Amino acid sequence: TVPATQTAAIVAERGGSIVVKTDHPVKSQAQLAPGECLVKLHCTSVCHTDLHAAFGDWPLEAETPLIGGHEGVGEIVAIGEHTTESPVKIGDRVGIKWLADSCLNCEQCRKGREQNCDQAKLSGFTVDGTFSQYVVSYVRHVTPIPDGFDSNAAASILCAGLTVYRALKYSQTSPGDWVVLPGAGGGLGHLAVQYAKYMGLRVIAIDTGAEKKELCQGLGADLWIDFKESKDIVADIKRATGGDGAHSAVVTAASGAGYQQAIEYLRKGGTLMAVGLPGKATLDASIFFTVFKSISILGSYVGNRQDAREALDIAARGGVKCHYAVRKLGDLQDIYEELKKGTISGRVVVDMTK
Ligand code: 8ID
Ligand code: ZN
Repeated sequence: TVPATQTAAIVAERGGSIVVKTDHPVKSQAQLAPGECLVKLHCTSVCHTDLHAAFGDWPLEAETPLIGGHEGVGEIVAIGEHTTESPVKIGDRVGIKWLADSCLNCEQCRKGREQNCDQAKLSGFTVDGTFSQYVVSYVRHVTPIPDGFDSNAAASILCAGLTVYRALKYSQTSPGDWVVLPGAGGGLGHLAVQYAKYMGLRVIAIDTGAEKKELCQGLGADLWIDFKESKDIVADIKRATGGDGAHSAVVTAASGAGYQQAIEYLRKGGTLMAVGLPGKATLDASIFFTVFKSISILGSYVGNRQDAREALDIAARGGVKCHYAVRKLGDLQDIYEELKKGTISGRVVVDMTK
């Protein structure tokens, strides 16, 4: 049976701190609209986006008060009455991603860019997210979790994994090509190293510190560059790639600095794939060399329902493994501070069953 109240971490106002409440209401089955489902969460991981949202870093404003979180895994315990054509049923284990819902009927949705739908609902940004014991989501957009795939291991695939999987898929690279990954030791980045290796790419991991170095090298990065120690990142990359530069850069750094020099270290015909979301930074790229070198500059924003299934499928078969520490909801504020400082390697998963 579903309780009337639950524990939830609430952002009361933009830029404010998180308040963990133990008596937050849970919607009853009768309160669910058609198409909505209630998911009892097993766990949820923490994405850098959650703190951009909580601290108000972006030019878009998050709803407040709101529950953050968009990498949740749990079990469907109720489905709204009069729901037609539900691809999931009560008892199914599903994932909640950033894109909670989209209309599936506009030009963007029809073209497979569901994340660009004008009606998109965003978990932990425009609708309550997963830092709670129960979350209301949408039957047509929740992602089935493959049988036998551990919930904690699956959680970060719902945003970090899916996002870098899609970004690499559209990075215009082929097996054997060199990809540079600034931010490689973070949540998105360490999964990008693995999806890239899975796709047959050669990886240049850029981040900082001994722990992230060990993580990236352990995951098979072909070259490690510490951005705080390197005297010349462009020269390091050119040397490693036989003088030509890399075929692509998939930037998951949460800072504008992570984007600098990409046009310089990409080879002719190379692709800069923007993923990391510093709120105010601009891309400082030479127009002349972007044209002269035939560089493509692309943005990649999470992914659609199919990207989510593909990213999960690869992870469930052991192709990539999230490296995470398990912590509790009461630590969320501390986790945000640590992410801001850059001291977390890989991901943090919050266990919602305790
Ligand atoms: O759909 C999208 N495009 C999407 C989806 C999910 C997340 C975008 N994001 C965004 C987040 O909002 C955030 O801005 O991607 C960024 C990274 O998210 P994350 O992986 O969850 O953050 P993290 O774990 O803190 O990792 C960031 C890493 O970047 C490194 C840090 O050391 C950290 O390991 N980094 C920084 I900050 N500056 C760097 C630099 N100049 C750098 N690495 C290399 N060079
Ligand atoms: Zn995210």
